[in-house]
Amino acid sequence: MKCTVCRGPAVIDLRRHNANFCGEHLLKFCRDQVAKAIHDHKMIEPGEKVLVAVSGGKDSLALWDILVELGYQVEGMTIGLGIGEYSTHSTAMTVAFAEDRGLPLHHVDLREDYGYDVPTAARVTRRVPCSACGLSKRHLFDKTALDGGFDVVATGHNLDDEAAVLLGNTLHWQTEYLGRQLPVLPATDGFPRKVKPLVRLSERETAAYCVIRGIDYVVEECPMAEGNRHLRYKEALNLIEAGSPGSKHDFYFGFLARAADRFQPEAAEAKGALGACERCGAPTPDTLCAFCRLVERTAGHDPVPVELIRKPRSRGARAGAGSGKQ
Ligand code: Q46
Ligand code: ZN
Ligand code: ZN
Repeated sequence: MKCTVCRGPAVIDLRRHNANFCGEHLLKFCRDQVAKAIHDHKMIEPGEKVLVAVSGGKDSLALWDILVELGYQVEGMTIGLGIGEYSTHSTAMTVAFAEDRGLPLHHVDLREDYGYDVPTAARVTRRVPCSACGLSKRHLFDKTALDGGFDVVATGHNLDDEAAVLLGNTLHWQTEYLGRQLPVLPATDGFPRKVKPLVRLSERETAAYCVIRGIDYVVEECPMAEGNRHLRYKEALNLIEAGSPGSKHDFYFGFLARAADRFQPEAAEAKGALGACERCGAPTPDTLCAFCRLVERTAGHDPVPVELIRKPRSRGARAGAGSGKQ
């Protein structure tokens, strides 16, 4: 197998692009795809400050690395979720990545800084762990971005994630979510802009990028993700992609080009009018925002071991959870 560009030995075949690449040209391919996504969707302007949400997995570390390589002004942020060894390992990987490269990293720990963790919140609220986890991540990334004067928050959602979430949202016709499933969410009402620069790359490509760049990442899935339907949608799409390369790309980018606009009114309507949380100032339709209510309810409870939290049932978790990022 030869590299399509230089005819040297290839390390990966990308059937949907009808191409094989050597290590060097795979790295170039990944950077070019990210640059194209940023350009096509007007994600980041030159000179803007970018906060990257980092989990310690392959996607967020590859994203951070690529944005630095492309010359953006980037800082990382990671959140200690308290999900047993998975969280310990994830944080250690992220800290090591930042220290090895001398990159700035913001680190918030739910237990140390707010008095709760994801398993405990799941037990106290009697909801699936991904619910409290996603809420915490969204709130804290937004807060850090706004407090730190960042223009944009970048997350590591890749093509597999977006296609799987789109499949879930379409199967169940969650039109409000369809209206928000965009690679760029503009800054509004006290929320920073959110962008997904990896939407043109598959998870196989980001994993290969990390291996070739020598980036150590957390390989294991979050133990709370087991059994959630997002993973099953990925498996179903992988079967389709194997028989028909390019299907995920066509599904997702076809949606963006031909259908996403149609769901904007429902997304806007669902958002409603927002005021400011009287405790933290975050935008909310209520007196207290959902994050402050979560902290009020869960802070100070003794930590609940991960093993005691039941796995999300198939209908329990919202599509989109369990992808390793929010
Ligand atoms: S980390 Fe958190 Fe994911 Fe684990 S608890 Fe669910 S949401 S699965 S992206
Ligand atoms: Zn090559
Ligand atoms: Zn609040």
